[in-house]
Amino acid sequence: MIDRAKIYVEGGKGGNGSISFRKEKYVPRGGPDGGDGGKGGDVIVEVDPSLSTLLDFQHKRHFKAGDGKPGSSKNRKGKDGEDVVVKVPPGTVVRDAETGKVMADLVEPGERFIVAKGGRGGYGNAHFKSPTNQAPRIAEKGEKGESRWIILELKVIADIGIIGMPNVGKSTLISKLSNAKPKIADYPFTTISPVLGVMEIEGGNKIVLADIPGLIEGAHMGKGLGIDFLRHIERTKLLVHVVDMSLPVEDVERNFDKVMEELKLYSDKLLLKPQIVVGNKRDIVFEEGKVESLKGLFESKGYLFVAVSALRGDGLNFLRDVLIGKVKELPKDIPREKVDYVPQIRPLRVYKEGEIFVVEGDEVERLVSITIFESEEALLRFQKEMRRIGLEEKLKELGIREGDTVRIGDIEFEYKEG
Ligand SMILES: Nc1nc2c(ncn2[C@@H]2O[C@H](COP(=O)(O)OP(=O)(O)OP(=O)(O)O)[C@@H](O)[C@H]2O)c(=O)[nH]1
Ligand SMILES: [Mg+2]
Repeated sequence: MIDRAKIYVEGGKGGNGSISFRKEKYVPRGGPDGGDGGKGGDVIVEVDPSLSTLLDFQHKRHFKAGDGKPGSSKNRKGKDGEDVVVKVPPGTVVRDAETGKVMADLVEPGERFIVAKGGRGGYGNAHFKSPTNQAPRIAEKGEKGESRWIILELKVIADIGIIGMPNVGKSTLISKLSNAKPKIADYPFTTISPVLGVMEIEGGNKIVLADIPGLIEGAHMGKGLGIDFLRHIERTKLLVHVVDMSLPVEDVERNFDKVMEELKLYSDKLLLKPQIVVGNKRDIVFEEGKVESLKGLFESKGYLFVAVSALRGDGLNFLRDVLIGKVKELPKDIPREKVDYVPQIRPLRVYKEGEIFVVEGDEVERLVSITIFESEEALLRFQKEMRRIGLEEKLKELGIREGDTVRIGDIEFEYKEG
């Protein structure tokens, strides 16, 4: 499927902080001058109006931003990692794959959203200088970048959605009303993904039309080409429902009702959208009075009815004027998905696994990942932080004793009373 994609995004790791001391003549160890590591790059999703599908993601599914460079002596900060920009078409909804919650709905050209933040660069030892510690031998490692699977889902943004049963002439119609060049053929389901077309109107304005693949009974349940296409209708302002007038009148009506039923089963909201009915293939309607009776039928249902021949062009100028008039009446703003994603922070949790005390939680794991345990000063700072977040207490509650093993992330420690 090309209008939905699942991709993995990972921010760059922050660069490590540096431990360094100024080299001064006759001074064995000058002041600390180890610079901070650079920040890891972000992965950013950005709207590119020249795109209209998520096709690119069929082949590329992993996006990782660049790592930050380490800091160095003379207070030199490491270079920040390169961002990675993932281009998507307008109308792309970004979801967290794990929870399905909406992180962003990107509509305007150039609109962007950070889907995976790069890690912070570690502090160099210059950062730890204090009145009581003039020569700190401590620095931090860079933080890991955020990572997650996300789902990109295209909900096209068009003023008008052209809907109807397969083979009624929807693609032919959009090809005559706009610059779109869809595939047209005499068999059902020729169109397999939405096609956008732009209709230029006076004053430099334009109306965007979307040719929606043919709907059949059960589309809302994923039958045929399925429900995926119904979501493209959600953001259109006006529906143009095309019917094939060359079929017997009862079939025209039954087909119309089937499409309406599908819309309703997908969402009641779709039925509330303003809709006009276009009777197509007028050129091959030979029965006397048939066009008029179809017009009467749809008008009695409350719809404006326009008869055309998309193939030959009859009635299209009139239809164009009707569409322009209707779209002008409708509100300009584009409905957006509500953002309901909230970042989950895993709280501190301690439990026993056999003889081992296992510690979990985002903050504690972050502290482990940035600490350079070989340095005694760093170790002292780490122990202080552990007391601050309440780990010491929790371990004691579970009955920890000197010499027991504590595992945090992938590192094991021997517990010392402190
Ligand atoms: N005679 C006649 N044939 C038409 C007219 N409009 C379309 N057709 C023909 O009907 C067939 C289907 O046209 P399409 O435009 O592909 O129909 P569609 O509704 O997009 O079909 P799907 O994409 O399969 O849902 C083609 O053979 C067209 O040439 C018309 O006004 N008159
Ligand atoms: Mg088509």
